[in-house]
Amino acid sequence: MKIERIEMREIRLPLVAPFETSFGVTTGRRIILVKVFSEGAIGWGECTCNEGPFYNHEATDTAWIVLRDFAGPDTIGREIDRPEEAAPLTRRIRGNRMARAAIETAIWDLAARQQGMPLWKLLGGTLAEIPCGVSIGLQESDAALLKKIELELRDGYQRIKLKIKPGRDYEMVRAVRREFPQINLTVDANSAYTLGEIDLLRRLDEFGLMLIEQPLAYDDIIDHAELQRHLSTPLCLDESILSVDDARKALALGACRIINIKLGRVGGHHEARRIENYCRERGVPVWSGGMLEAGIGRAHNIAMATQAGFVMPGDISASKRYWTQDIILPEVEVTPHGTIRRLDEPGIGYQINESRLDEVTVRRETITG
Ligand code: OSB
Ligand code: MG
Repeated sequence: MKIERIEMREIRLPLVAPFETSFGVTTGRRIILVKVFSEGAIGWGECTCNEGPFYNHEATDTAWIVLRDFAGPDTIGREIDRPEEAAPLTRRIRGNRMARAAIETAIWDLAARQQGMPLWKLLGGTLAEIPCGVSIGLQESDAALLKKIELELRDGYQRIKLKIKPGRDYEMVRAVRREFPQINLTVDANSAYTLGEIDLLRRLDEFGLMLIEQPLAYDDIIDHAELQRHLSTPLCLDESILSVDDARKALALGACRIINIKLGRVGGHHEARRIENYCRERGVPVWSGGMLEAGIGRAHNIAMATQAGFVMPGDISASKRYWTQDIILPEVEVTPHGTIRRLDEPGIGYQINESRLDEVTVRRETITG
């Protein structure tokens, strides 16, 4: 297959509720979508970066330029036989994995559609239903947080993840544990702590958390290894793991016992699968992270999470938790027992809601090489 053309568009989607993490508040998303064209077939991808360079170094406007001026031109006109060959097309670009993954994942969708096969199957997925959790942003008060958790549990979600930051940690988690002694509970600091706060982080051990996600610096594995030696709760790395090599080094050092795989952060389906394989062979649990994706990114996450190594509930939840109306049909729904069922249509399996998509599109550009 040879990619002849790539259409880019930016959509703006307001979130149904603000999402607050240790690095800031998001009220609405500015998302880049790409559509790749080859021999009459198409594929869709979503760039998962945030609006500002606060989770990692990428941001909507920088990703637009990387896609338009570098990743797009490096992809167009090149002949590949298999979707595994898509990621290497943009290999000379350093970093910027979320921008590159938008094209890489679109090529996987295209390849699956060309073969009339669901993407989950092309990736080697096996799970018919994937277990789901929710990521709950920082709330105005503990009372508001407890109320929110109760509603999510009522919807069936199998695991609750709380965002934490200094000053909103020990006592907040204690309040949640007191109210919900049995639930699967995790916390995510998005790099808000340092080793200087090791005593506070150790006290979180008393809450029986499934894991603590990325407490220390976004690019660190050394200090995390030191911290893990002092904690009984497993550490899970998110921001620090960009590749299977990073996963290998982090595990070798003992920097974590669990890995959060995000398609964009690692550069797409091929690298995500390599990490899943590496971890599965070693009995290390992985789960799918989320980046407040719209339907296309969410559909790619669902396909990814059907692979057997994704044994822990992911941050993949129903469309209605994020949007008044998603850009795909059907919208993503969660079963009463907190799972999402994979679809058997070709490619990502969901249809694009074209009228909704056009309604939220604010700019477009076509790359022809
Ligand atoms: O660290 O997992 C994270 C959202 C934006 C940036 C980083 C993260 C998150 C989430 C949201 O936790 C997960 C979701 O999509 O619901
Ligand atoms: Mg995280």
